[in-house]
Amino acid sequence: MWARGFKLLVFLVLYLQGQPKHCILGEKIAVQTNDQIENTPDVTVDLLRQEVQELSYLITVFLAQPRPQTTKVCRTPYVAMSGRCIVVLDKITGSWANMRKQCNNLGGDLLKVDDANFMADLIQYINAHPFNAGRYWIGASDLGHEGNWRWPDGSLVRLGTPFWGDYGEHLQQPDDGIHENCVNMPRDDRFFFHNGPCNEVNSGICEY
Ligand SMILES: [Ca+2]
Ligand SMILES: [Ca+2]
Repeated sequence: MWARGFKLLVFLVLYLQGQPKHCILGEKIAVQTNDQIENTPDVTVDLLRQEVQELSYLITVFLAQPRPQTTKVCRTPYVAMSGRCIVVLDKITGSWANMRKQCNNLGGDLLKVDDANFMADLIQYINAHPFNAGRYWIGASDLGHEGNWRWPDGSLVRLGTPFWGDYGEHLQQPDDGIHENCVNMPRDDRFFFHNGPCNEVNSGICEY
């Protein structure tokens, strides 16, 4: 289809330029001069019209086809996961602020987990790899605005199910007020969100 489209485009360009030209539209026209162009026979116009109609149809069919999934490309050390670029810093540990700085040094920030399907994919990804850390810092915190949980981009953190864990207790996280202002995903509660002291030493997950 594109070869024919290219032929038609070449023909139209040459036609508009009005220069002596080699026309590659089918076999009916080999070489045309300006005079010949001006006296283009009706059969050529009909041929052109037919080509345009056929190309219009082919373009319509082409555009109606489902687009192939494009694979997101992430710069090292980030990997594509659920259409986003993340890196699990499994062997590096630090406070929430230190791990955020680690992410910043990698051109990103601590992870935003604002979608349940993304969270499920993330946990599946962690479990499918030889990561061993007990807890991973993510971007949520209420530092400086107690009880108002925010992601690094300033957006609100959704509370409740399905994001927040409870360690099997009746009270769901977050808890402990001003004593726990940063959020991690602990392995021993199946990576559901828990808030903890920001100076706790954990691994972290970044994204950009
Ligand atoms: Ca708090
Ligand atoms: Ca807590």
